[in-house]
Amino acid sequence: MIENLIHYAKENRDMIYALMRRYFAEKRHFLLQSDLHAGFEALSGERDPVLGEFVRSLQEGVFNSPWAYFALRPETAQWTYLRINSESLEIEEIGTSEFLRFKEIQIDPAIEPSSVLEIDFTPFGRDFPRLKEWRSIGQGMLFLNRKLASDLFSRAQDGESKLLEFLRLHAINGQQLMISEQFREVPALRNALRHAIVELEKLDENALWEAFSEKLVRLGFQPGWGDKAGRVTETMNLLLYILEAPSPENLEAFLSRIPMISRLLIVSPHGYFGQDKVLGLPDTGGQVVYILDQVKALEKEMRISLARQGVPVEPKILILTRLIPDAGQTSCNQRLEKVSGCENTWILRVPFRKKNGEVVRQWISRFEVWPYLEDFALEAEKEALAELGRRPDFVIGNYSDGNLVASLIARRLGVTQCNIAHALEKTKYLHSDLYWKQNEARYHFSCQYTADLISMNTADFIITSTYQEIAGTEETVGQYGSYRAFTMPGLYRVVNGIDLFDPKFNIVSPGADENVYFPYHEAKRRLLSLHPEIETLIYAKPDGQSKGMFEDREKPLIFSMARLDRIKNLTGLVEWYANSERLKNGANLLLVGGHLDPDDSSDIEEREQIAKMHELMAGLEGKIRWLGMRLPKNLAGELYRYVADRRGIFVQPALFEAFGLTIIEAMASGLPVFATCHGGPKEIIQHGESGFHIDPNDGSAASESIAEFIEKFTAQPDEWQRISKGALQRVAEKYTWKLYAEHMMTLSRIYAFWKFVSNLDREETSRYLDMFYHLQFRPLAGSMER
Ligand code: UDP
Ligand code: LCN
Repeated sequence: MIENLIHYAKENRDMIYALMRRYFAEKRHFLLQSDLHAGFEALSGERDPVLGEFVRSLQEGVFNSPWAYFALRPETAQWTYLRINSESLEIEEIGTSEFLRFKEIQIDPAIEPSSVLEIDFTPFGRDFPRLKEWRSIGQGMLFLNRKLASDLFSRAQDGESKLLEFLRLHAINGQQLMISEQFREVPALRNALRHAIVELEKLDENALWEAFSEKLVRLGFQPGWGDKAGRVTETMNLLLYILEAPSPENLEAFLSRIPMISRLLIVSPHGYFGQDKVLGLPDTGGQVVYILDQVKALEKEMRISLARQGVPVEPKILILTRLIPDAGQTSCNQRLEKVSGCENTWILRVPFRKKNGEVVRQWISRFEVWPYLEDFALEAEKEALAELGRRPDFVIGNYSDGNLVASLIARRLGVTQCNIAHALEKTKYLHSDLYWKQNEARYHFSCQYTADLISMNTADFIITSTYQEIAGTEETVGQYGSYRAFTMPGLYRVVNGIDLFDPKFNIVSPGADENVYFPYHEAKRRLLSLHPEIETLIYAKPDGQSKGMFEDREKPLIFSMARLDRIKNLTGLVEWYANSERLKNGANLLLVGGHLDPDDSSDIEEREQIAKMHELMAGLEGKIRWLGMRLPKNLAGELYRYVADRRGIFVQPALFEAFGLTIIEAMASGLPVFATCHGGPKEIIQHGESGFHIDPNDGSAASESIAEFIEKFTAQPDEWQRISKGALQRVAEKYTWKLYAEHMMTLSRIYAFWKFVSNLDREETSRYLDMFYHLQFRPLAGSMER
């Protein structure tokens, strides 16, 4: 593309000149994609396709006369950089580092670019297999499986003996599994397999392991092959096929039959992690819901597969979080809490400690947790080992803090690490890396982004909820994509922070608890006894937890529920509503989130949003109702359906939403949803089929499209039904916990095997990251208040 552009520029100097003039006329050092596109649109004259293609791929421009530097993304996850001299109109391709250096000196001309620390992971990935097609990003397991089956066994002996070693490694609670120590050579194993299969074929396929185990043990086999003769035969045949001619399908099927996972550690320190009265508290939202649903699905899946494998071991999951002595109405001051709906899953809470060892009593914002994490990890590791009775089989980190702790624990224990980001802050706040110094006192992004880089590079595999979370869309950069190249001027510059083509990335989307969020028309399952309470919440006279009263109860409801964070933009929705006569005439606005009294909140952003909400509501009497409270799960579930009964809609107006569980909850209830086009909802909803996208930066367009839909379905009720059905179908097909658990368990087995056979502990990367941790993270975290 750059050659085409250079050629074009020689023939069409005036167009390039005019475009540069337009950009420089903005008199800003930094222009965003939207500004760059608008500048082009404003040009008069004929628009050449070459120039059009160039402008379309522009992501960012940096200007300081006479130079204009550009970052281009011609295809998803493909980047190039160039600079144009606005006087000579010469165009030159440049490297990532040069582009970032130019950005830095616009922020601080005193920075000496060559003295800045540059982080680059490229050399570590050189010998590592990576995907080639951007469309395959996020399907790492498929790729690895194919790779393993072909490469590993192409040097047949090598692969076979690794597999033998791997099988010999399995033991649970001192009981050897799969094969005994006696097998040193693959031919001996093959031979024994053949003999065993002959014996097994003489039996009824439903004969239990105990009935024939003696014979198999004599041949050198141990439990783990299956609970019944039929299953044991299948598993043994699978292994014989693999030793004969391995295929990715056989390998996956065989690995999924090995009892590898019975102990899990899930780390999620920040916020209030509890089962009751916590949702909606600061820093406490979807991540908690996600984990509590995830453990139910995983425990069930583990139990089923251990039983099928014939291993009578009770699975155990620990959710490791922070103990908060001053926990208000929550249970976050309890050390150990059983998770309801599970048989052997527990929340283990460990406190944060001050430098002198004293326990920190109160909640701490997720932006302030960094100095506590190292000691937390050490103490938590000891407690978790004691509770689990041994090392976990793998560790799952959640969000930046949990992922960092997971990487510290996984490294020390030598176990597989999985990361789940939930929401990386970087794409939520514009230029938060570039202006990190200005944001430091409030947000400490320097610590957070350093922690993110460390944990995403130490993780064996990463789970994301959507594709765009990794690689973005045609127009937008993905959350992980934003860590590829960036700079925090004066701190360090990242030239290659994460490889999006790394097979460690896998998309595994969460679901919505089907017992709580189900279609409004499933009458038999409905909790109608909650309706009087719901009606009091929506229509009764305001009290200490509710504000505003509807004058016309017959209007459809526009419903929204979120934590009262700035990014969630509930106040933005109120502003749109206030400014739209069509919306005010057509519907009532019902909001759930935060508190009515700012003094009830210890979170700065929440307090600001509360104040703003009161101001905005002043002119909206009779049309808006705000519930400043946390609703129990079943009540929230029934509320979605109550709104659907009355042909309401759900609106999610966030400035950015990483995934958005409320969106799938509302859809699973059959509510038409209007959700932000920035982030996960863009992928969850198919616009016009299973809901609608709105742009939170264009409130009047958002209001118009919501109003249009309300007017349309008021006249033609089928339109509401059409979208409602589309939403239900979408969730049933793509967003369920059952699918999640199956996928997740397969992934953890494949990555554990991969880690073992390829000897790729990424030791070099680990060493580099250790240095990064000690030389960057620790001093940054150490300088924060503790
Ligand atoms: N939620 C709630 N009460 C509230 C706000 C949120 O029960 O006042 C629940 C909501 O039902 C959803 C979760 O908290 O399950 C929010 O998850 P989401 O992914 O939408 O956003 P997050 O808060 O994680 O950014
Ligand atoms: C955090 C968020 O901000 C949401 O977008 C996600 O849905 C939630 O975590 C669960 O992953």
